[in-house]
Amino acid sequence: MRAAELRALLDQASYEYYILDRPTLSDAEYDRLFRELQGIERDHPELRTPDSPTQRVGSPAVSALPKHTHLTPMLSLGNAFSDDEVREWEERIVKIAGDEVRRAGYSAELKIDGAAISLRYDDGVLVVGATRGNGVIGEDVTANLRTVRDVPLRLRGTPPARVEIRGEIYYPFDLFERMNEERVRSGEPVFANPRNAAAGALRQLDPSITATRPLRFFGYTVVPAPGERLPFRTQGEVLAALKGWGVPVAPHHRHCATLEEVARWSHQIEHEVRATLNFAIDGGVLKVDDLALQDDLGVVGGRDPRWAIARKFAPDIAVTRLLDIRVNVGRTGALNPYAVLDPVEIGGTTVTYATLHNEDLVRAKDLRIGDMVQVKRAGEVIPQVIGPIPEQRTGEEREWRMPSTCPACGHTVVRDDEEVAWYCPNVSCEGRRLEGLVHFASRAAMDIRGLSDARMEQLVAAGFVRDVADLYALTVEQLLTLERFAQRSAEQLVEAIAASRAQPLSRLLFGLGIRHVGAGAAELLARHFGDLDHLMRATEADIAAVHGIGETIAHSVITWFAAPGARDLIERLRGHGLTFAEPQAPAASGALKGLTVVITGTLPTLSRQEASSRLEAAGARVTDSVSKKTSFLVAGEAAGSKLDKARALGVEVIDEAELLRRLEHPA
Ligand code: 3BA
Repeated sequence: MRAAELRALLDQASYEYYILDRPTLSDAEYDRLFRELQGIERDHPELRTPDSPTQRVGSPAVSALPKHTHLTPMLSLGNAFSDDEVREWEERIVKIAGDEVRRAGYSAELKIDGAAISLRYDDGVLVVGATRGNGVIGEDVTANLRTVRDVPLRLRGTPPARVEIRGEIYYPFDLFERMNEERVRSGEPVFANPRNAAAGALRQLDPSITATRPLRFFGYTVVPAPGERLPFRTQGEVLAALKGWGVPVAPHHRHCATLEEVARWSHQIEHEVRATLNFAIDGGVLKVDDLALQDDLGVVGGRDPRWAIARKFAPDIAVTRLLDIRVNVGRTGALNPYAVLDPVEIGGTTVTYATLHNEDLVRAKDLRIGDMVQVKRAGEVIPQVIGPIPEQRTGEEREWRMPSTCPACGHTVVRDDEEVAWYCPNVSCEGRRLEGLVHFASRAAMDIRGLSDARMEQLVAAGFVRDVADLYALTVEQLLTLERFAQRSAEQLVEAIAASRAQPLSRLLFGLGIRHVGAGAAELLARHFGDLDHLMRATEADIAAVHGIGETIAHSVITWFAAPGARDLIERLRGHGLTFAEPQAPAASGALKGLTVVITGTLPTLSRQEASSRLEAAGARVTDSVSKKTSFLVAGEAAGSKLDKARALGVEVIDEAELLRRLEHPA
């Protein structure tokens, strides 16, 4: 039966994508199969099943969330804020259950900072999903949870007939930041943190809104139906079973035989792993590994199990005074305000500066110089000012405005209304150096892992790096003279830099920070010219003639290569062995030739850059503002004024799925 076959194919594809992190189907192929299944189910409603991937979207909005009683109460966790407090916990439970506790060891897991939920599966099929609520009764958010793409609608393998799987819904950092940037641009209030955004999305009354939020899930517990038993002996086996059923399990969990191992694990997670994660954690969870011992230990006061404890990290939010707002110059001349703070310790490091992104964000948050503010440091992200504490104002606070001259070179600044930003128009402004280097190393450009902004700043401050070519001359010995570098991290960084030499020309071109040359334009140029020497020999007219590249970009490219020092920099990069070539991709299909397209909001799976470059590769022109000439608008989550304008002008509006279809099968 085709419907069953399609469901199996789509299920397998999601599993490979979300759980194994090893995509096998392209988005377009997925979408084609998905639509075929939708078609069959529309014509034959009797073939519809609750675990069909089509059932992830399309449930109607409700006026209130129904209540849901959990099979057994969802407990909570006691806290330990230090290794000593963990030791005291062990002493308490050894008194109750004896030395066996020490022999069983502990399951150590990340403590995801999300929203706890429970998923009920009957015969392997998701039937109810609910928030934790007060632990006994939560809210039924099944329709919303179905939209979370890594929540299995059907468990794989042979799970027990009736179980509740519990875990945490979270909002990945990168997508959270993107959403907030979009919200700033469209004048909507920003979310304070990914947990609030996740909890908010989860409790939406309209599942189609939840569907636009890229929520994710990690499971950590299996609860049997009352009176039934699970075939597991340890928490380690529970996690393994979850993985086998296709439930995502958070990385970095391990069995610790002793508290020394627990302490080493927690410190490594807090000081090394945490910064590499794309989701928020607020500690670790330690569980007595042996499930029979867990039963012996039981629960205190109906809430906290004795057998588990949260090992909390130093909080990553602090309150301090906003002493000043200053401005630095971005890689393309954009002026970015940042906060100067009364130094405050957050998660073990002292924070003095925090980013404020742009003038509009300062307005949106109503930040005033002198305010007491909440500051957070989360993962790799540079410290952020969450917002002011207005109740603590004295009346002495001052409003802030963007200065009229560039703080680095004194040139008069100009406003670019399209991008909600102020610019220093001086191309040789010194202030751009650090930002330019950071951009070069960034993920979308040369993708040099481990070269965070803070590290780049260190390299620049030490005088080791003045331009991008200097990066390739760095040595382990040099790095070892700097704070926060150990032999291993220094070697890893030098290796990561060396590995980036193999990046294709498109990334190098994008990384050079040529004004108006975004990732999409860089790809078009790289594909057209094939290698850097051909591009450098091209005339402005040659470049402008490339499909998808206009005169603005052509002029900017010519100006960049003609600038003093540019050719010299290129020759030094060549000397370090960088690849100046672009692997030849299959010829552009030209499927959307001649169309003008605008993208707005956050798309569910494609980044803006990916969407733009795929559109451009298909021959479309991607522009920033909607007009009568716009062929269609691709709208994602948090689409704002552009969507309104498109509707007002009668411009067609499509979503990402439709975009993928058109890229595959042009109308
Ligand atoms: N493990 C949160 N509770 C957790 C099963 C117990 C538990 C947590 C956990 C009670 C995390 C309290 C809310 C709850 C399911 C009750 C974790 C995490 N284990 N890894 C010991 O990652 N945040 N939270 N959730 N039942």
